[in-house]
Amino acid sequence: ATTSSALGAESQGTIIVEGKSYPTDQWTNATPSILSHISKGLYTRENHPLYITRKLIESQFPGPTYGNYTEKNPVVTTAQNFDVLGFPLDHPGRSRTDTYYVNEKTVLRTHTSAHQAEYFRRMAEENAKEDGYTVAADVYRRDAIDRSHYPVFHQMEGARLWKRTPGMTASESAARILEDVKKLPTHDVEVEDPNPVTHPERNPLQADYHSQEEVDAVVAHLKRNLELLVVRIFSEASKASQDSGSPPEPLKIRWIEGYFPFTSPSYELEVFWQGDWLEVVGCGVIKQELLNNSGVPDRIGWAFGLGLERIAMLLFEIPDIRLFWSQDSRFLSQFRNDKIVRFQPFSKHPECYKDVAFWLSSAATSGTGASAAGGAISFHDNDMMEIVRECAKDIVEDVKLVDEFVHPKTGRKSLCYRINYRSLEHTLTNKEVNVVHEQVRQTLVESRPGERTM
Ligand code: FA5
Ligand code: MG
Repeated sequence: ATTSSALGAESQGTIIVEGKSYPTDQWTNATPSILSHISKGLYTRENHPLYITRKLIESQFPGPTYGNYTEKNPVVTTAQNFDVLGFPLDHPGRSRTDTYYVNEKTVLRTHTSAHQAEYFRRMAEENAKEDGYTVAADVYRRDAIDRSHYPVFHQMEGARLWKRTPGMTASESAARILEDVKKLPTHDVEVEDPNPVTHPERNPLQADYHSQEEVDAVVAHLKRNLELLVVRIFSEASKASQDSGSPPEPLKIRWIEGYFPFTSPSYELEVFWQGDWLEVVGCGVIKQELLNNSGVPDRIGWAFGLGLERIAMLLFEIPDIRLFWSQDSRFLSQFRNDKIVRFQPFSKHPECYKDVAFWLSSAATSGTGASAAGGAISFHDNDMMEIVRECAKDIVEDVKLVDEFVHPKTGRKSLCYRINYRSLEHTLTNKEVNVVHEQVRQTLVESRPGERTM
């Protein structure tokens, strides 16, 4: 039996999303509470911090060069989300432990890159005028529970292409891109590692299609744009913190090598924030096969993808990612589209820790070792997260594995998770927490952890 009755997503063998019905199968793992987030469209609500953040980023990528778009429906095919982008079949991102499947061939997009090929195809049309775009959308990932992770978050993707006309040499193409780099503003923020080494095993030069000179020009344009974006965001953020009386933190940024199946070379931009390096954007030179397969074989260009919540948390100093979903007017009334203001936290309600321990069936493996997509029997951390999400909704702040024990005789394994309950909006009563915690325990028992993939 593979129906997730405990998680309740697959009543009658169909799921309805945005008015469309999809047959379910043994891949289905999208839960009712996840599906309930679709169509909330936080990034389209004026005066919502995600909307303000989106508009600020869009203003860095203006027309007529860039078009600014949104994609409402998160249901995409596995081809769009993975295959077209060159994800290998054994890529962990494809696993049911990491991705919400509607059914075997259909997922809730895990990133805005699922739309890249369509946008490139649009740019190939005869009357297309734009050479680039941004697209904002909600994305879905099975993931840890803590103050910076939520299974629904928002991404913004951007891309810029240059046409190589017939007969144009690689150096002419590079020179023309460098012309565009020269037109960009400069900034005076120190970049700690402006040119990290990229490794040919992971990030080879696409030598069949690109010269080093051209790649250097595209990368220079990409990096400058993203540095300018972060500089802009931080100048807005430090204005807001000065207005609220606290001294601004000096901005420190650095580039590191990244890896994505659809770009080479690839990079990530990190910002030093509250004592640590925080990854804010992944990017790179678009793989030429992807452009060739999307109707634009005559172009070269870059793409990036960033997390809107991550940027908004920096911009407004929002301490918990759940707040973005809050309907509480004490939260919503603080934001206005015409000004970036520091978020004033309302009083924090007390937390309540509870542990839950359970045995896995003897065959099970657990922890970080993700099972093959749809395959081996296992219990994954994310299965636990999902159960807690379904039962506790937004009154859970974080969940951690605190103990693992293997019985010396039977070899059976037990796990102990600590659940930190806390509401952002009211003080939880003991009674309320006990009811939810009991529900978590019941659901765990019913799901027979480790006996089958959830
Ligand atoms: C991607 O999703 C790629 N599609 C990005 C990309 C686009 C690369 C185009 C190259 C070209 P990644 O999984 O690293 O990559 O996520 C991109 C950004 O989304 C991260 O830098 C981070 O800002 C944000 N992000 C990722 N996971 C989370 C999360 N669980 N919660 C909040 N933000 C997240
Ligand atoms: Mg990343």
